[in-house]
Amino acid sequence: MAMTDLSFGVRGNCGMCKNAIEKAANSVDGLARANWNVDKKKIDVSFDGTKTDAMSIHKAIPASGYDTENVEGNEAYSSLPGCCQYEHEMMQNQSGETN
Ligand SMILES: [Cu+2]
Repeated sequence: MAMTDLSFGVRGNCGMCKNAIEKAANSVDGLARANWNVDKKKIDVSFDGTKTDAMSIHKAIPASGYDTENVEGNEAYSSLPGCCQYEHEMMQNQSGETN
């Protein structure tokens, strides 16, 4: 069985983020391996290309509250622990507006 390897950016801050991001990726059918690096803000995944594709993984991760480099903006983010929302709060402060 041929595995496809892929690496892409996912926003997150801490070990709790790492667990949630990897769990979300692993929930995709056909996913063989997921490893998110907190320093690089990148996830490495291996998956069975006959069962899933890159876009399905990009969509599965934001469903848990974490944005990827291709998919962002989701309801789940606001229910994450405060430590995990740091980067979004910074963006709001820079704009000087509240939602
Ligand atoms: Cu976190």
